[in-house]
Amino acid sequence: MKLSCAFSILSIVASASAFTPTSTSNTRGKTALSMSGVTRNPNFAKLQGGYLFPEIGRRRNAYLEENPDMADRIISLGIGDTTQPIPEHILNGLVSSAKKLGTKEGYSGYGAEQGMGDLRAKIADKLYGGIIKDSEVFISDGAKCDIMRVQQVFGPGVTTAVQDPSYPVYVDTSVMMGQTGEINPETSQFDNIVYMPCNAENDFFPDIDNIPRSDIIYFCSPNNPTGAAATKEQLEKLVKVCKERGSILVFDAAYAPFIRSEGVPKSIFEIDGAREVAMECNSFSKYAGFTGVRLGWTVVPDELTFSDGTKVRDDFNRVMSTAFNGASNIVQGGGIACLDDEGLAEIDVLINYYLENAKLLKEAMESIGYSVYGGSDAPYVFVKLPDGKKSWDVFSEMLEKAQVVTIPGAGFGPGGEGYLRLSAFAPRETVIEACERLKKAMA
Ligand code: PL4
Repeated sequence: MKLSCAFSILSIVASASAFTPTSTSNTRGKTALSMSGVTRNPNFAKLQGGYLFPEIGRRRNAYLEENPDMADRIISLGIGDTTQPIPEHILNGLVSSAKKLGTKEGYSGYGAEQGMGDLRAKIADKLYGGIIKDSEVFISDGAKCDIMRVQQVFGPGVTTAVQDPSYPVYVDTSVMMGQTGEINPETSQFDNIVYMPCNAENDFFPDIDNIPRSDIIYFCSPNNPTGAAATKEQLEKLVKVCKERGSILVFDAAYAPFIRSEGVPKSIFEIDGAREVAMECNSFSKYAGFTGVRLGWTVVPDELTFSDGTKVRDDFNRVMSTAFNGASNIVQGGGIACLDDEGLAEIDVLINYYLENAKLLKEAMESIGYSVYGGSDAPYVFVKLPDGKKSWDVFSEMLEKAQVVTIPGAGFGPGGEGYLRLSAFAPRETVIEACERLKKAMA
């Protein structure tokens, strides 16, 4: 009752067109609520509900509030968060760079906003085999944050295309920047965003020739959520179309280390001509269990320009210099250790562990007759649900029947409806248990 009263006061005040400083008083006569005279950024009102991943957490917690005895049974195959400890050599890199800060000789304060020279050089050498330059690598606190910074470079005036389904950050940040119109309630699509359907029927690669032009194209491979890794031919096609149309490709390669299939590119820069059309966001999150440590990078080649000839690199550098103060020096020490031979070997072991989990999940779902995608060059298994089944309904069903948290495909865009995403980042024993429970609950 008290709550609905507060809401009605809020809505009356919020609807007043002119600003009148407003407050309400509680029973002791103290001010309980006041509002500023600042108009809300209207782009935020366009966003539908909360951001996907906290919403998954909210529903899980709501279930546990009603079923507290189930707390120990919950298994998360939901958010793609790493669970295995950071391996020894990489951990030592973090520890020793932290220890350096305690010495006169080793202490360092603010670093270069673009990152440590050694780390930039090592990324260019070890991960790109020299096909990009050190100066084109910008070190950051992660790929997600870089995607927003990329949006700041492009500003509100661009048109954008995304794979549908896709990692929700591309669409949500486009909306926040004011690049879109309202959402269409019938299609669940925002006006002024081009949705490129990616589903089992088109092998999870868009029919790019028949998709309208957009200024910017976000493309993620290996893909979240579908698990599809684009072939060289597919990426060649994408680069060619971007070149013909004068579009900029923002390539998200956050899952590149999961690629095991021969000939599948780990970077867009393996494709001829990509330097003129593409930039690439990447991350140590999934390489080395750095989801909490926070370290990523973005590559912006010198050849990538705007229509007036300005280098995109220069504007990205301006955003990094002005709005970012460099990644933590401790963490960058960990990144350097990741790229030592010992670190790279440790990363391989970690990735193989998660890929084995993905294989188990895939086999379990296939054994009960589902069509399953992804999971071999990616940590995500994308399960096709029977016709007519809604993915949020199946998410709730799996939580209630099996206490397994998944992610509904529809959370990644309307094109994800009818699919369920399973993450392979859980510990092995819980993956095995989840397979058994899902086999019973979904059969
Ligand atoms: C939950 C395609 C996960 N709170 O860790 P970062 O910032 O370097 O990389 C984030 C990222 C970038 N690009 C892609 C991704 O899939 C992710 C991480 N996605 C998921 O379950 O889909 C974690 C999501 C996290 C978030 O909002 O990113």
